[in-house]
Amino acid sequence: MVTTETGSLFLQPDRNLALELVRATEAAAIRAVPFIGKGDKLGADGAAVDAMRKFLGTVNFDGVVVIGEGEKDNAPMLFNGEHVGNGHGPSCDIAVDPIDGTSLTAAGRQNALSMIAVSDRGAMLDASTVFYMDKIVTGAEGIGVVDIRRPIAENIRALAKAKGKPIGEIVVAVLDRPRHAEFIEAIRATGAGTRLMLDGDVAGGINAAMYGTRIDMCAGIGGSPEGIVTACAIKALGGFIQTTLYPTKDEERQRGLDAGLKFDHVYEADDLVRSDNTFFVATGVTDGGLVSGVRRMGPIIRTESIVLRSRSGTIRRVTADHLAAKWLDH
Ligand code: VTB
Repeated sequence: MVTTETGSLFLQPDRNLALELVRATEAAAIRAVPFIGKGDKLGADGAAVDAMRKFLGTVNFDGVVVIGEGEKDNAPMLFNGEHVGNGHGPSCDIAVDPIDGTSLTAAGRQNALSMIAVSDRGAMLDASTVFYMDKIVTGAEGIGVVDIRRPIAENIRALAKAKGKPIGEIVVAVLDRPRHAEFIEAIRATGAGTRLMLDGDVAGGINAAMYGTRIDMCAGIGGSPEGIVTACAIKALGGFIQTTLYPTKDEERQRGLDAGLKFDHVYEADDLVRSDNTFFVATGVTDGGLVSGVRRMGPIIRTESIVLRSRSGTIRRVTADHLAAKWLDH
């Protein structure tokens, strides 16, 4: 290992990996564009998956897909256990979501993202046997203050106090699902507001943990893969996340138990990703609060991405202009 006075240059995963990964989310987002608003969810996902797989193949790392989106929705996917990357370089776990928000993309709605999270090999919790998690995500102010075991009203009050904000100004992002009807009522009963999301609770979680956004908390039941991906991002943002597994069927619970998962356990950030070396990259497919979607500007295709790296605690915004002509034939 090569080191400098400031420490190791080639820690695993390597810092340059983040910028390599962003090429893959950019590619997936660009390839999804012809499907935006065309009503073809699987077509959009398939195009994004293919592009992501192809670009990841050129990246200098030895990645294993620990958690891939798609199983719950029977979507095309990068399979769990699939090796990605060129097989050289750092050994990593990778969680992929070539499009988080395939329905949003197909409908032509906002907030669809292409995303990848990476950590050291063996660090990510394999929660693939259980499709849903109950989650609560906030910024650093929630650490030691918010607890998923407590009623949402208490958590909102505690967070408002920690943030020095009136409760009436607290905004909680929640997936707009029938299962959340009572939960949403309980949030509003405190005086806080909701930001109802059609999909995309990863972006909701990131917005909750980032400074300078309108969202203070993201809470409720969403996908397990999205929980792991969110945890990778939260580690870089210095925020707070807790989750509990939420099986919907007895068989699912049994499969989870067989896989060593615990149902009476609160999974904290360090349980979800057992490493402080995580990367999270996301590129906008359609416009959203985090990043803008892919835009065609004459001969140029413009993409916007964010790149988070936990070891350095950096949030980078990457805008890239791609010559459209280069994208016609590969
Ligand atoms: C959420 C959402 C995702 O899955 O995690 C959701 O953020 C949870 O499942 O974009 P349901 O849709 O069944 O509620 C997604 O919608 C992706 O499938």
